[in-house]
Amino acid sequence: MTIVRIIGVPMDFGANRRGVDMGPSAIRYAGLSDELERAGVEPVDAGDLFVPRAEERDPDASQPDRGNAKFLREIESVCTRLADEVAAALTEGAFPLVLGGDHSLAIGSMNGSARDATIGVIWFDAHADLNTPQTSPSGNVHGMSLGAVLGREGAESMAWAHAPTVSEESIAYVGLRSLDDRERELLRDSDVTAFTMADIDDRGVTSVVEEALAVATDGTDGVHLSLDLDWLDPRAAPGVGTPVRGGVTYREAHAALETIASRNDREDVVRSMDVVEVNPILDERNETASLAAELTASAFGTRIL
Ligand code: B3U
Ligand code: MN
Ligand code: MN
Repeated sequence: MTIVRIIGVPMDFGANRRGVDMGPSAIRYAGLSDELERAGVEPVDAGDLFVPRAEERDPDASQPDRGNAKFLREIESVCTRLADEVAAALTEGAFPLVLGGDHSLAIGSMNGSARDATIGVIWFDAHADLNTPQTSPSGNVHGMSLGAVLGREGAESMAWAHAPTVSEESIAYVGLRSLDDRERELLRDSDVTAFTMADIDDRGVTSVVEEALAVATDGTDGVHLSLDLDWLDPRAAPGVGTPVRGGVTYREAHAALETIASRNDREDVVRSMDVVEVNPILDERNETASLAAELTASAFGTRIL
């Protein structure tokens, strides 16, 4: 049976709304382990990584020439430790499941997953997270995870984040609907595949996810899934820091992750996963955290019959 090692990362250095640091607790409290057991895998909770409190840190204390990026030193420390944890889980034959926390932690999980392998990435998100410290309008590193991992121009102050075995050709976005102007240019000039909400409207979510799987598995050793809860419509997932109208519905989200599970049943392709940006302070009765737990189980194969 697949052992799923749960790694909590109570970090919100990469976002400007406090609260996502409570995501790992909220997702566990919502019954993640039970959901995973029902999906036929064995959860083992490795606890939370140590993350210092943001109030005790200065967002601008990093290198002076870093560009617009807050809490860089703190994020580097957390992501470096997370990468080691994710790589260790894989070496020991477990599936690393990383609970956030803000999306900057994906720098750590992708680096860990890609340490001894060439990986593809499927990024379920309203946003592209392709900024760099040079292009970011906000300075929030959760909007730069992929820009930094790809080592794009402008991300020199984040050289530690570059994962050379993650290439643009093997990355697929699913559900994009909010890009900054400069980020749109970056995306157009890149080899990343982007399926927007309009593609989901036109072709249906299952066929879009099958195409995303084709992109992420072509020539790679496995796939990292990164699930930002703001991918969903705010009516289904109100407890996120940066809600954007027009996201996938509850049913589309489950269908998407079940499509991943059924491909994975036939051929083991998914090797690691993040579930990020749940903000319990903004949530309604923990429903976004519950949804995060359910969707994670769907990725492992929950079935009705
Ligand atoms: N693209 C914007 C907004 C944003 C990105 N990711 C989230 N928000 N969650 C930025 O700040 O980079
Ligand atoms: Mn994101
Ligand atoms: Mn997002």
